[in-house]
Amino acid sequence: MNDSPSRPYAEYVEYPPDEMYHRAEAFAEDISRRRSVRSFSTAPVPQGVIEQCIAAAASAPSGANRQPWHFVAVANAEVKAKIRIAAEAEEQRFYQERAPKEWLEALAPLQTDAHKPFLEDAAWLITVFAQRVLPLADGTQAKNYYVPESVGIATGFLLAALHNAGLATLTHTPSPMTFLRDLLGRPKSERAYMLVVAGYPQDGVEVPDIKRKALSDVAEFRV
Ligand code: IYR
Repeated sequence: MNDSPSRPYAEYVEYPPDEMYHRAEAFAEDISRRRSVRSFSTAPVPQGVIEQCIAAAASAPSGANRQPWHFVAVANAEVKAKIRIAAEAEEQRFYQERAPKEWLEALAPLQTDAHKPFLEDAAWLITVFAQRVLPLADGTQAKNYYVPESVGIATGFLLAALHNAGLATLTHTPSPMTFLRDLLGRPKSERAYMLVVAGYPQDGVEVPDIKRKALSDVAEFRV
C-alpha cells in the first residue's frame, strides 16, 4: 500500500468535444505564429509579466517532481552588457573556428552570426539553469531524474507563456554556456540550459522565410 497523501483533482476542466476541438485549433494557430526574432526593441517589459511566465514554466511536470530548474531573469543593463560580451566571445570562436562547414551551411538560412546586439537590446534575458543534483542541507547531494527532459518541458512552457503574453522570443544557446553560471553567480551543481531572450520585436523586424513541416510529415495516426 502507498500511503502518500493524495487529493481530488478539483482543478481539472472538461470541455465538450466541439469546444475541445476549437480550443486545440485556436492554440495551434496561435502558437504557430511564434517566430524566433533576432532584432529586439529596447522597450521595457514589466517584471510582473515575466514573473507570471516563469510561474507558468515552473508548473511543468518533472522527474520525481524534483523541479530541477532555476530561472535568472535579467533586465539590468550592465549585466546584459556583460552577458553580451561573454556570449559574443564564445560565438566568435564558434563561427570562426569550432563550427564544422556542414553546421555553418545548415545555419545559413537563419542569417545568424557572432554579433548579438539583441543581448543588450531585449528587455529580458532569462537564463534557465538545470539542477543536475539537489544539494542537501547536510552537504550531500541527492540525484535528480530526467533533468534535460524536465527542463526542456519547462523551457517549452516558458516560450509558450511569453508568446501568449505578446512577447517575441529567441532561444539562444551560446556554447559553452558556463560563463552564464559564473556571471550570474549560480552554484557548480547547476548547468545553464538555455538563454531565453524576451521583449518587443524591433519595429519592422524581418524573419527568415522558412516553413515548418506539414502535419502529415511529422505525425501519423493509427486508428
Ligand atoms: N549558437 C550560435 C549558432 C546557432 C546554432 C543553431 I543549431 C541555431 O539554430 C542558431 C544559431 C548562435 O546563436 O548564433
